[in-house]
Amino acid sequence: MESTRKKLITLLAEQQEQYVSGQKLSEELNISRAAIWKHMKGLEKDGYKIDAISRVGYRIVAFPDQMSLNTIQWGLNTSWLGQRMYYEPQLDSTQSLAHKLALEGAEHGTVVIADEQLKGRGRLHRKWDSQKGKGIWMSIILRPPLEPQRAPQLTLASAVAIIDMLASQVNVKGQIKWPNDIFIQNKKVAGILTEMQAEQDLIQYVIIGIGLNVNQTAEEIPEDLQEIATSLQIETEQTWVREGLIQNLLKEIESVYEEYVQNGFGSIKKRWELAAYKMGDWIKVKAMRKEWDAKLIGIQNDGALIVEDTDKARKVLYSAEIDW
Ligand code: BT5
Repeated sequence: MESTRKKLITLLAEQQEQYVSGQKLSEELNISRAAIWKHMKGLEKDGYKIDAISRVGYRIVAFPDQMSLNTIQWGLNTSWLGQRMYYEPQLDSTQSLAHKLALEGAEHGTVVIADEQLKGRGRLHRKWDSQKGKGIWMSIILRPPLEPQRAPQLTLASAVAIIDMLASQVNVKGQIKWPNDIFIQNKKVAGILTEMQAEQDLIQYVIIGIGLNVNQTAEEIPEDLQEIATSLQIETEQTWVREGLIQNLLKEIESVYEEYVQNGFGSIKKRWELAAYKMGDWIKVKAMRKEWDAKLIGIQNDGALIVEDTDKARKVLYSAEIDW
């Protein structure tokens, strides 16, 4: 159930340049003007800066620059994902804390979130820029009853959940660039890092790390990433309340995970292909010790990429460098 407070923040966040009248808020939220005033005081206490002009209305001038466990979990309507949650203003990497917790026995669905990461990481020890207060830096501990070779499917399923959240909450069309990037208009807005600990034929735990750029302005994107990275703020010209996005994202991930465990990868595969970046387009593949042109056809059930070469011969790629 969406809380009144969350709806109030959304209404104000949608129109940051304009004042929203107390009358309008009271009608939309179905509560009294006095109750609205009380909510405003509550928001100010939590770090929101509200500009109020009598007979004109209210406007959010600034959002709290730090989240809290309370504000993230308040309004979270998942059944298990994120019900156990760790929030830290600053961490080296949410992945590292998640690994430590998982090794200590943290339960399936435990979530770790940081407001800032000092050593945020991508694949192959690449860096992930994780500025304070600007994005969603989150790791999810899962204990799926699966064989280790199925772990890449969890990356693909998480990508589908991010796409659905972006469509329903932010009204933007994201695309999935295989295997783990989320793009908006040819720029990367999010990345997924899946790490796993396995014992013989069974996954012991998987950690899905998600980095999503939310409130960076174009100038705040580091210079070396300017050409390749974007944020929701840049794409929509609007500031977003990260808590609301996290709550919805966790709900989407929970639902896609349950569908995956119950019905297998089939239905998710279609959703993935519908959102795939450059589907049906020609790309340059660097694999099998040479570089060749290939057309993107889809993904296999195991998460591998299917392409077609210029002779229409199909090839399956598990890892390849691709010139998109
Ligand atoms: C990824 O790696 O895209 C996975 C990123 C996962 C980050 C999350 S945040 C929470 C959790 N804790 C962590 O420490 N990590 C996870 P990869 O495909 O290797 O992409 C890395 C590349 O993306 C870099 O080499 C840069 O080119 C680019 N990059 C770095 N920071 C970026 C950002 N904030 N936005 C867009 N691109 C970025």
